[in-house]
Amino acid sequence: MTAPNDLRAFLKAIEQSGDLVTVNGQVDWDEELAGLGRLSCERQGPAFMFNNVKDYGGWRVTTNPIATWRRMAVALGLPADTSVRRLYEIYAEREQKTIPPVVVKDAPCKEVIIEGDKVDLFDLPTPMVHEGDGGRYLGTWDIVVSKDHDSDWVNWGMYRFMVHNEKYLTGYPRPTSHLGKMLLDGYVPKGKPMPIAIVIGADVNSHFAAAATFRLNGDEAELAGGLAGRPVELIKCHSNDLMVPANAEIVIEAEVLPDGIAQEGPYGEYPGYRSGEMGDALCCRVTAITHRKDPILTLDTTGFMDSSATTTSISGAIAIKRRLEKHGVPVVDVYVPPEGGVHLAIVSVRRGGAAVAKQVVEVLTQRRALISKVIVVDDDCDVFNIPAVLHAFATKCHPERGTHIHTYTGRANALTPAYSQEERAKRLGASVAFDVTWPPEWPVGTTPIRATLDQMYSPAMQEQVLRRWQAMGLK
Ligand SMILES: Cc1cc2nc3c(=O)[nH]c(=O)nc-3n(C[C@H](O)[C@H](O)[C@H](O)COP(=O)(O)O)c2cc1C
Ligand SMILES: [Mn+2]
Repeated sequence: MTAPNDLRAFLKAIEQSGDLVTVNGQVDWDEELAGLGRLSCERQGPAFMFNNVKDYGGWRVTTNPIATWRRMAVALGLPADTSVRRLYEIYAEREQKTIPPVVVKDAPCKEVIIEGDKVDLFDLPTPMVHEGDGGRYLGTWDIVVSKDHDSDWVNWGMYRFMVHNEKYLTGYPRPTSHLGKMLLDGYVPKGKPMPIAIVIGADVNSHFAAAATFRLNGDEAELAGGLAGRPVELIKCHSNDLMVPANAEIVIEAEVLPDGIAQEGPYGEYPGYRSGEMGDALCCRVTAITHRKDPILTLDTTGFMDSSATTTSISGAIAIKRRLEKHGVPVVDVYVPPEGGVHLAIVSVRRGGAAVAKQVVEVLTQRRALISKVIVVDDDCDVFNIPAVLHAFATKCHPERGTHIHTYTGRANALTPAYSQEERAKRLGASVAFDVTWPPEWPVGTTPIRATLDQMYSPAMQEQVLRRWQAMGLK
């Protein structure tokens, strides 16, 4: 199997694996469509293809392309039932084998070109995602392309935008995001507008790369190529010099104003809550919209078990593992469970104890502190096996000696629901490591033995039990 080479090929592939439902009956862009996508995330249901969106004949909308492990497996060209552990391994391998993009001259994303006075964002079937959102959100599953002011570094990130009026969008790339950094360090001090391209409906691996936790100065187009196992084709924008995936359904070309601010939010966020208020955000003017005929708009119905639950789970966990290795932590596996809203990481280590747990939480909060809880387990606990992790946590973590809290100022995650509005404003926060390992200093022979077949019985008895088990036809 190979990775599908555009969104339409991917939709066919997930239809075949039973992970897409096509809806031909009319659906309202105002909450109803996203509500269905939301419920599907919560029930680990299918992606939807809405062929008939109220007020928007000729447009189609699809929700949460890779918000489940099954759909992520198909995106990577693997069988839908590939295990999460295997998906992690494959991501880690392919991330190391990046493939540079190629440039093409002609592409379907230019079939329709709208520019100047003709631009009207309300021509797009932008959904009202949640009740209580500040407006209609575009590009909740996008690729935002931008170029550094002073170097050749081109960044892809996934950042949401709210429709402000016919020609303006407001956006929320966090100040710590790469786009935020490019804007604040490069363009704002010089008073220059920053060109961007908001790409919608490209091949899923390109979106996966944009959403991925990836190194500063890294080229996500190369990462996307590595994930798909083939180069991404890029084409130049119509109204600026940025390069975008040629297979995109829709490209919104814009410039971020260096001195303009507009209101944005609130929005139902990835941790699974709406908890902020409308606030100042960057503002951009749309210079052109290009799209395919019969275009498909994609979106993430953000909240519990959304698309970040898979994309950030996998890329974030691999990034955490690499950082811990770099700092000499005897790490074996890292899992960021989708149910944890990217706030929880489970780390297994070859040798545990208080010093290791403390080091883990310090390393993970040095720069950006997205994770606020880390469970550190011994390596006989499978980090992907949540019942096993819960059992270990409940029994092995000393309520007092096993809790290592690390506080910081200026880099806390402003979207952590547990923080007060004041803590958010000051970026004041804390992370905790729960030490769920046996203290290495306990005398040999005093460490409790787990009462499971694999630990409390001799290898010979285990084998005998397993033989009898199989002979009874049990699985
Ligand atoms: C569906 C989805 C929506 C996202 N929306 C935003 C957003 O609005 N602002 C933001 O800063 N990060 C957002 N993220 C997270 C970033 O895409 C992620 O941190 C990515 O690594 C950013 O790229 P960067 O490291 O180049 O900044 C979103 C992620 C996903 C999966
Ligand atoms: Mn980046």
